[in-house]
Amino acid sequence: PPAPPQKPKVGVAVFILKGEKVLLGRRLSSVGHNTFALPGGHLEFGESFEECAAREVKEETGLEIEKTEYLTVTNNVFSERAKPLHLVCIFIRGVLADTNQQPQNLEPEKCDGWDWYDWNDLPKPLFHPLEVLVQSGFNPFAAT
Ligand code: 8DG
Ligand code: MG
Ligand code: MG
Repeated sequence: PPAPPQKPKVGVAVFILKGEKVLLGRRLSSVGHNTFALPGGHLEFGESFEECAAREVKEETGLEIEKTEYLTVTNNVFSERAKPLHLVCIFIRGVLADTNQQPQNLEPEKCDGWDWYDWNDLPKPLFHPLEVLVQSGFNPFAAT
């Protein structure tokens, strides 16, 4: 039988702001393998963007976040892949509920580990959708 038509998916990626730093981890998943990305994942049926952000951050890092806010959205078509992918990514920001809490690498098959990086000295290479956003001049600290 023919393959079912592909559909866009909704991703939610989270800037956790701590001083001048954001939390990033090197991806081990096939999409964006070895690139630095924000914690995040796919929107589940019935979820708000903010709920998805808090859930994915908790699942992937153990961190509790608060003051979650919508920042922006990007449209990402990965057409050069064997299995093309179309992701609409919602970017959210939040802060730690407890500033002393440390991230844990709770999905070690998907991420090499989490660390805080200075916004003015981000690691390379960034995950492509994040790289495009940063190159556009977007600043999660300044956005309102
Ligand atoms: P799930 O099964 O837990 O729901 O998903 P996941 O395995 O955690 O998904 P993910 O790939 O981490 O995130 C979902 C999509 O969000 C990802 O394939 C593409 C999009 N996305 C971006 N930028 C970023 C980013 O900086 N970090 C993350 N995690 N996802 C991002 O466009
Ligand atoms: Mg996830
Ligand atoms: Mg994820």
